[in-house]
Amino acid sequence: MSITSDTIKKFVKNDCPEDDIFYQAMEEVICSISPLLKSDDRYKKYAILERLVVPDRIIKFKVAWLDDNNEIQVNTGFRVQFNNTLGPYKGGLRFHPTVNEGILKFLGFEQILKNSLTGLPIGGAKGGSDFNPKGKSDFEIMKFCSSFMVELHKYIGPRIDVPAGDIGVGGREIGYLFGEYKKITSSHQGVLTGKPFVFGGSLMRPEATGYGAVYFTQKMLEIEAKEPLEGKICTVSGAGNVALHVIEKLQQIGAIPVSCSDSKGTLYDSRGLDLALLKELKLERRVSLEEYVKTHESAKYTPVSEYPEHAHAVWDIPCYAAFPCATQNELNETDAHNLITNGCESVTEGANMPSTLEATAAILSHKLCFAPAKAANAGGVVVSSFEMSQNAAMTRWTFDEVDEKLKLTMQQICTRVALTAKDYGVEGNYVDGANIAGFKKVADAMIAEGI
Ligand code: NDP
Ligand code: 2IT
Repeated sequence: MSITSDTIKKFVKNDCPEDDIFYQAMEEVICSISPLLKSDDRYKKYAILERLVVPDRIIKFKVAWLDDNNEIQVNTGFRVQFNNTLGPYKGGLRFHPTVNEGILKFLGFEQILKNSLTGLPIGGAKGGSDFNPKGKSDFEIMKFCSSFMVELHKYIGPRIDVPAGDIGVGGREIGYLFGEYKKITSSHQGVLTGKPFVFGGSLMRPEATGYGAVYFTQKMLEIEAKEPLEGKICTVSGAGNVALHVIEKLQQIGAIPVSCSDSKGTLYDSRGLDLALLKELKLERRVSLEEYVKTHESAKYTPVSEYPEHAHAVWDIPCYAAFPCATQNELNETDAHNLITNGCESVTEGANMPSTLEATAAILSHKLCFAPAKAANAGGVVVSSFEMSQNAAMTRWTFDEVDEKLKLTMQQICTRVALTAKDYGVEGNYVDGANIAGFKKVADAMIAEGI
């Protein structure tokens, strides 16, 4: 079956430019699962695809808040409750000026299949706002989060929908959101994950996505009989929660991460990154990566304005393994060819859909190992689900306990993806393996639950 964007648009009966990013996510999935759809006519009979690509509901609301100059600001809030076949809606909140319905539908759709792959009882959702946290004071963040929750609290609950963090939403924001939820409802329950540890967060949730992506890569390289990461040069993009913890785990296992990036530029330190300094710059002081070269003169900082044409500086650095961990479509076809030409053997998507369809095709056709986002970055939602379990049981797990369970779960996801690809005649193609395995579980459950 050849899938064109027109065919996809017919499924959703919509033609809105904001949705292009959502069609991109669907296109990849639909291409992957077409052999499965052909081999089992129940999926057609029960209209699974047509039902899966439409969110259960999209909640859109006004968020009015008072800034530090006592001026009223107005933003838009969203929660896309996409599919709760396997468990309560689950997925992050993104605060970024680019947030719109199309982006949240793409993220929510990916989340359904990601959460399915984890084997845990969680459905798919995503939410957020076009609020820009950059440059806002702590009190402004707090006031925005409070207003956001005044509306959101009506739609969430530990067995209904459990939001967490994503771009622009970390422990601080989840803390303020939780505080407001508690104030409105007088109820101290696990309605959000990624909470600070002192009031119900899980140990290791901040590290989970990054560590999980490295655990996945280790297992994938082992299955594909490639050299392990130890001693190897790795490139990483992004400098947020996911990127910094990928860098941390890579250093712990003896690999050499040499790059990271933010929205303003790329940092390259050929001797290996100084992680303590990066954490100070990005997590504490929240300043540009350019500051790094003030104390590390041999490192190179390339501002976005000096990137090569149609390419991103970070993917031009020779490496054994690349970890895109910033945002969607940050690795294009030119970038993919640069990685291939420079001898890269493995690409792991820490961010959600960081590679364009063309980049993914180029990487797969050159037989690099490729770990797609919905499998490789599942570690965050896996530990979120562990946090839900701990909250429900009113208990606490140790760091090592969580880490061990996370590692095992990432290895299981990787093995399942690899075996599924083999079963469907596309051995080594983890994109198809992840899409087929993720889809099949939700689809079979949808059939069992009736319409
Ligand atoms: P953070 O907000 O902590 O960090 C995001 C990083 O990406 C920052 O360095 C930011 O730079 C950079 N970035 C954001 N937008 C752009 C852009 N348009 N161009 C270039 N750089 C950009 O977010 P996370 O680390 O949590 O999320 C990163 C990715 O990982 C996202 O795709 C997210 O969906 C995905 N993800 C996150 C999970 C989690 O648990 N947090 C779980 C699974 C996936 P700057 O500081 O300059 O804005
Ligand atoms: O994209 C993701 O998986 C996340 N942002 C984490 C979701 C979660 O519920 O922990």
